Amino acid sequence: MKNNKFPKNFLWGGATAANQIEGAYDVGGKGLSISDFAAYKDPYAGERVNNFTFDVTSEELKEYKANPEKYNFPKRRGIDFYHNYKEDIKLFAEMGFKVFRLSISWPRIFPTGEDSEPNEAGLAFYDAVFDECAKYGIEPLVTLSHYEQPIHLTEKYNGWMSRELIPLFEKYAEVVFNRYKNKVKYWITFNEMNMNLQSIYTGAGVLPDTVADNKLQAAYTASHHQFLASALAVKKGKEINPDFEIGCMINQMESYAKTTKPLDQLQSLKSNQLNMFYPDVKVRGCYPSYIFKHFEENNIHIDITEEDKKVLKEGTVDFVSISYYMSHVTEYSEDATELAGSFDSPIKNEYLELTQWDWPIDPVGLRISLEKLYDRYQIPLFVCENGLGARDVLTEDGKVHDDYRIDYIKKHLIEIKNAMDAGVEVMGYTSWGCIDLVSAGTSQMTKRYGYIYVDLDDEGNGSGKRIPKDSFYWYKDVIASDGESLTKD
Ligand code: BGP
Repeated sequence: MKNNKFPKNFLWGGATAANQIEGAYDVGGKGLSISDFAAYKDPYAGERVNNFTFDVTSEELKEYKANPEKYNFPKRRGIDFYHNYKEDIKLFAEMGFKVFRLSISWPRIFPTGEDSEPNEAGLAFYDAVFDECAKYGIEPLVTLSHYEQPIHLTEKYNGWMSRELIPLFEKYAEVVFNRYKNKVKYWITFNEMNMNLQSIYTGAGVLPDTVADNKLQAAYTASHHQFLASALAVKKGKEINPDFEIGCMINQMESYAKTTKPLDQLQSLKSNQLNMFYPDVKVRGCYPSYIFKHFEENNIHIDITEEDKKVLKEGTVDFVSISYYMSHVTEYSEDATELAGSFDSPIKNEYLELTQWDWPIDPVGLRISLEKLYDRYQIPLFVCENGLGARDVLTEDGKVHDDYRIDYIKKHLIEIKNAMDAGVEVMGYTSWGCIDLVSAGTSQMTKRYGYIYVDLDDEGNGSGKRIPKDSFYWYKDVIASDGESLTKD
């Protein structure tokens, strides 16, 4: 039988983001973030339930600010990790976590993003969280920016459309690197930068209606500014603590060609290139040649100065981390849709089943992704998000029998191991939403990913009680056996 024993130093754990768990949106001096304006919109209103309802227009923002009481803002509540972090981290420790991925909320540290001094209460909160992790020997893996930059920067600069954000982010990074230099070793600068191509508000705090005439131009402009901010942060981080390991992160989706027709194959190559554009820049420290053709074809002009080129070269990353949920199918046409980072695959893959949110389930696609990324970069990889969003049912005796989640995670872990057996270096695995949290895309609480059930609904009703699901005990066994229990049955 195949041996599924992972290396002893494999970083097993779970992943979250501040805007989806913390709550306490106006406590301890925190400023408002872009996510605090992600009002709940009925995700079932369209034809499909995977509608990304996060985008906020200028009009909506004005309305939400004027009449907040009329709307439901689930990300303001999260799961109240802010007040429950001790209990939550204790449960992670009980599962045997070696690593816990979380993000720092930028406006908890700099409420407007432009404050001259950081907010001490915000810094103290993360000190307490990291100390709690340390108590159990859990390494934090910290994302600096996960869809939660200060809303003030959107209102004043239209988010990352402006270069002004670069020094502001650099300052924020410097403050947290200095503060936590002895508590945190693993860092990610930006979550899923390729999300800018899909939801520019989510990824870059840009109001989409203001850039409607050339969305791609806007997405790549904002991305360029984030590349620079990220590279400057990496450089600064390494000066502050040379032992830091700082990575980049993309939403990885392998694009398969629909047929063996060479033009379909070419289309799949192009789609995959556009996705890998992000790690290409961050790992190699320069723009890849193929992107300039893409810019030309789409009338995109990016101002890349000589100084920018130097900055990118000096701030390359140590590892590539990915979120992985699904694969795509693509086919050639004159105006083939841009698939990079997209959650919406227009062509069905007849070999794959869908989740309740219509996301194709493809564990082998994860192996393919890992092998390709490693071939391309030859630096360590980290699977920092993967998981199944499902409608869980709490039984009368207070249990959640989520065998479907166990099946999903198990198959993905086995494919990670297969990739590792083929020589790929994978540092760790943090499954997404290790504790139920608010969905990024739909702001639902009822799209659950966790090993731990949280008794809250989309409107925020419920006790907030934490209840380990069946998958909790299963994952605990997986970690305790270094993966060997994956082949138990
Ligand atoms: C990733 C994000 C996470 C997350 C996950 C699942 O793109 O980095 O923040 O939530 O996707 O998506 P959703 O919450 O929409 O189901």
